Amino acid sequence: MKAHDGMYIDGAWRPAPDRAAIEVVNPADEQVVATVPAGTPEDVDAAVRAARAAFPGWAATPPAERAARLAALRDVLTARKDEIAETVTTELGAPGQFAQAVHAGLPLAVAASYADLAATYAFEERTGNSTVLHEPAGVVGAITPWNYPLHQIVAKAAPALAAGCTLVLKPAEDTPLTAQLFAEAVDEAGFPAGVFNLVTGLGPVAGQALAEHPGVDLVSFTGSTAVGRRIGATAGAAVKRVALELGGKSANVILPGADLAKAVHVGVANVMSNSGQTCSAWTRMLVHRDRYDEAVALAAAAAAKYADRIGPLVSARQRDRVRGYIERGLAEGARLVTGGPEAPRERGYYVSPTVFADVTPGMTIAQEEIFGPVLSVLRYEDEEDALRIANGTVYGLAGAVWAAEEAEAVAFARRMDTGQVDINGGRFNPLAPFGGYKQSGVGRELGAHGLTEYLQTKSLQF
Ligand code: TXE
Repeated sequence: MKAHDGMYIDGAWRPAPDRAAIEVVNPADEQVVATVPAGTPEDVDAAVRAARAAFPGWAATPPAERAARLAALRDVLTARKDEIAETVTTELGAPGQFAQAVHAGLPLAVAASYADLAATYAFEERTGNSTVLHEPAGVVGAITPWNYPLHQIVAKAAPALAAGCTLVLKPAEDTPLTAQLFAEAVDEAGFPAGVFNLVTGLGPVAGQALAEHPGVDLVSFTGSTAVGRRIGATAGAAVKRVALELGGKSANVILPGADLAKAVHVGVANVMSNSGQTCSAWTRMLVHRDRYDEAVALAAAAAAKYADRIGPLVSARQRDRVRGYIERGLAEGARLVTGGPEAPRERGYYVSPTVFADVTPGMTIAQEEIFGPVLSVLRYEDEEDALRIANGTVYGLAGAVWAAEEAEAVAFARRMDTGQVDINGGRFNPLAPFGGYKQSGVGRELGAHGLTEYLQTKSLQF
């Protein structure tokens, strides 16, 4: 697959011939498909300087013009939709249809929403005898993961650009080709040089250099809680703004009167989607004891249907990590009802769709983020017990509640310590804020809330 042997800095691809190579592997067949350069702290510095130099001009660009550029970006991404899907399939292993609908489709919706918001957002407002100005936060350092390669980039870059910020992106080392494609799209859309810059590289080298760079005003990170904690500490020490979107262990709460078959079916689909590599996945299914056995049987049957169509995990490392969790579940006494740790295919980083029953809230598989196609089904006694279990992890990113009456589900959702809850199924809304309670993170992405992350507030008194 075609890859740039350089960094996109100050509006041009700068060759980086002497850098170490990062191999991009197709996780479906374990073949190396391309290499990209591993950026150095010097590359990061050059990119941050470009972003700093471009900041005053972009910040002063009228919102309508910023909106026009974002609309152009949306159009370029739309025109290149098939290529985006193919690239994500190659470096993440996502099956074709899912790559088209979600990996390529979702970022288009998000880019479109920020083209609209840039044009309509009230960057100035009056309160009493004051005018309040919502100004861009400055130069953004964006560090993104591999699980939704383009969505994670667009969810940071689009609001940052709409706000008038300039940015440097350090994408995940597993999926740099999608990031290069995005940089090409930004270039084609006609953004001024230096407004968006890309440095590919390793997390502890390029990522860390970006997070620590004094020329960066705001760090926006999505990834593991361990790295997020570190980035938060670095930003705190520098009194620098930070947005963290971290892990999850979301609960799918099926209240007694709910449509059980539907709730289980949708719940299993949610966990298996993207091979379980979704931070908001509903990885804990909570079922009342009277309907528990029925739910487990339904979940096992539903999960087994994914065996032939599920994609691989992104890397051998992630596959081994997920298998380790499955083995841990067995060792701690959970009952395996489908799937397991054995490799389902000879090649590729595949893990079988796996369902555990008799999972108790304290087990490792009920507490830690697995990031693979593994569902734990837990039993509850009554609603209070369900709430205790649902809220009983360090995370609080997403969740679901199913009930006979919508009002009953909403009442339960209000008591959940989590940032987003789907009521009786729900539907994705690109304008709804997304982000975590507790250790799932700091800040919100998407919609107007996502835009405000990249703004700072000034008041003028008259
Ligand atoms: O994440 P990392 P990994 C969770 C999920 C997964 C686990 C490990 O549970 O199994 O994390 O995944 C960059 N300074 N999530 O190892 O390392 C790195 O290069 C600065 C949840 O892939 O956190 C990449 O660009 N940056 C999640 C990004 O951080 C550093 C999505 C994420 O990688 C760095 C992905 C450092 N010291 C994983 N070290 C979600 N919330 O959606 C690494 N990076």
